[in-house]
Amino acid sequence: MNLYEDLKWRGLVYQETDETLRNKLNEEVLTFYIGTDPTADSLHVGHLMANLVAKRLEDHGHKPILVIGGGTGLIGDPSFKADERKLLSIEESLKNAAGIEKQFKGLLPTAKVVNNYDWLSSLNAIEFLRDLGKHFSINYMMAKDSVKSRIEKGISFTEFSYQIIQAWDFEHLYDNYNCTLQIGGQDQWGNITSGSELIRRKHGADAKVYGLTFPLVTKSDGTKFGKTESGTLWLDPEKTSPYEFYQFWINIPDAVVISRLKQFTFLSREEIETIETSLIKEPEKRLAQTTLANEVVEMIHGKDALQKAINVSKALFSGNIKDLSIDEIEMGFKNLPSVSIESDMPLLDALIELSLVQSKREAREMVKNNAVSVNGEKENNISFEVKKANAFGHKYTILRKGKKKYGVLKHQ
Ligand code: 383
Repeated sequence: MNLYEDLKWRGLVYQETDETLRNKLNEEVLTFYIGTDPTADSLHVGHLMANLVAKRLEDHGHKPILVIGGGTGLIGDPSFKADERKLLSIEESLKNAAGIEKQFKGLLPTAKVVNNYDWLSSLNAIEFLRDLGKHFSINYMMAKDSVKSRIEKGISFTEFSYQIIQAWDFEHLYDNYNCTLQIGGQDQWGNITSGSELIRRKHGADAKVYGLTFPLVTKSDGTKFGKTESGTLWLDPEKTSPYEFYQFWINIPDAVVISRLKQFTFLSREEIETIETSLIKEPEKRLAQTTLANEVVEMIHGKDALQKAINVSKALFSGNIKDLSIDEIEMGFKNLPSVSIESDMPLLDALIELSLVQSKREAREMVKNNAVSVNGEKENNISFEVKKANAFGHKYTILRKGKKKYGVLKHQ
């Protein structure tokens, strides 16, 4: 399979400006770019897929430029956004840019990383209107989905103009680095084609540049992929722990797990087809999900964090948490109900504090009936006292009611 066929097989081709791109991708060395606006201080799984497409092109020999939209982020891309965005402050934009730059370097260590604030911030109003604005007709700009879909609700001149700014980036990178391809998710099609249009108008038909988009990943129920009950799935381990990240991948439904293996891993077609056979013949083994979770968690957080995430998952499932390290406890119990306590307290009261039971009577019943464990050990003594001295690292006591309900006491 050549590069284009591989991208196609993985479900990573949505739109292309021109079919001649296929041969170029397979046979030539192109400098290409993808941009990300620093709207948060971390990338999330949507960005991950995009940057993995960049990595696939790089692995084939193409030269990536990653643009951090320090300038465009201050304007706000209206693409696929139902409402006007809140303007980012320069301070936020800079702080966020630093966070995502670090993540880019982790994912594509040899890529060139540039920030468009460096050239956009010196563009003046006269140049903007004369040198750029003249190449765009209002009709052309209004026909973009990003604008059309907002006409009813309203769109500011700021967001309306975003496409010109992103177009200028493409031209800037074409002029300075001979960048001839821009890639992005399907939401970026309008901005990408504005760029190739600007380059064609300013440099003539010989200036051949290309655009390629991949489909946005959606869930079958229409909700956004990469959103869990606790919110967006971030790549920053401080925002989404490796354990939560692991849980997300291990719980991908059978119906889509093969697509996710194609999009998010570098396993070969043969390897993925073998996994697919296993999914059909022996789905209970969950080979597809475990492979996916192992591959993606290791890629983002490394081998150690993956091992910890596996340990925590196993321990929480079996209830056998005695041997977890303090790091693992912190990773696994971060999002569980917790209360801080100042002194040792009776187990029955602790169960109430954590809302694991409704009343003292219920607490007593549960303990007597062997339904409660403290730090992984069954406890049926109703006079049992929860003590800081016996806590994990003198910090945490973990209570479990029944099979699945956990709560954490944090000793002060
Ligand atoms: C800025 C300046 C450029 C080229 C692109 C940009 C950013 C672009 C954008 N991209 C999204 C983002 O920043 O808003 N206007 O969150 C996302 N991308 C990639 C991919 C995706 C898009 O970063 O589809 C998902 O991740 O294109 O939504 O000169």
